[in-house]
Amino acid sequence: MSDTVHVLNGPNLNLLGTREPGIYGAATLADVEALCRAEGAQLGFDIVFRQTNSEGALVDFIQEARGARGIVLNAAAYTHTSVALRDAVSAVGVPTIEVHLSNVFAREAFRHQSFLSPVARGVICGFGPQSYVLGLRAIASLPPSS
Ligand code: CA2
Repeated sequence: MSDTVHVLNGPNLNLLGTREPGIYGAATLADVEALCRAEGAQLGFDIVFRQTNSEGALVDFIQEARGARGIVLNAAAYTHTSVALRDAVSAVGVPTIEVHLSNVFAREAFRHQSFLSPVARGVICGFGPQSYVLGLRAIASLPPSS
């Protein structure tokens, strides 16, 4: 079984730590990547960490994760809008943990809907960058190919 886990990030997450620290905290995306690499090393995972502002590129990233041990996916705003991402997660056959920095259920109603949750293996939100760490641990806890 592959030990590679893809950590995929959607639109505007490249701005982390530079705007809206009240909602998203002070950590930058580079800080989140470092956290994921440190946790990945503990868990024996090779981490592929990517970000894009483009929906189609995110579809490509998900498809490129075929055969991986898992995907930790923060699709950001596309979570709430994208049938294409849902279809990609469903098609790739890799256990996918949907993660969010913020507690989306404590925010606007439009953030309560996710096109991804029904096809994700699980969902973690509200723990800031630790949501990603918990996502990696969730993948480590899964039996092979579940
Ligand atoms: O809480 C999360 O992780 C979100 O996925 C973040 C998305 C939001 O649309 C989701 O509802 C919840 C937004 C990411 C944008 O990140 C920014 C970071 C700094 C400044 C502005 C936006």
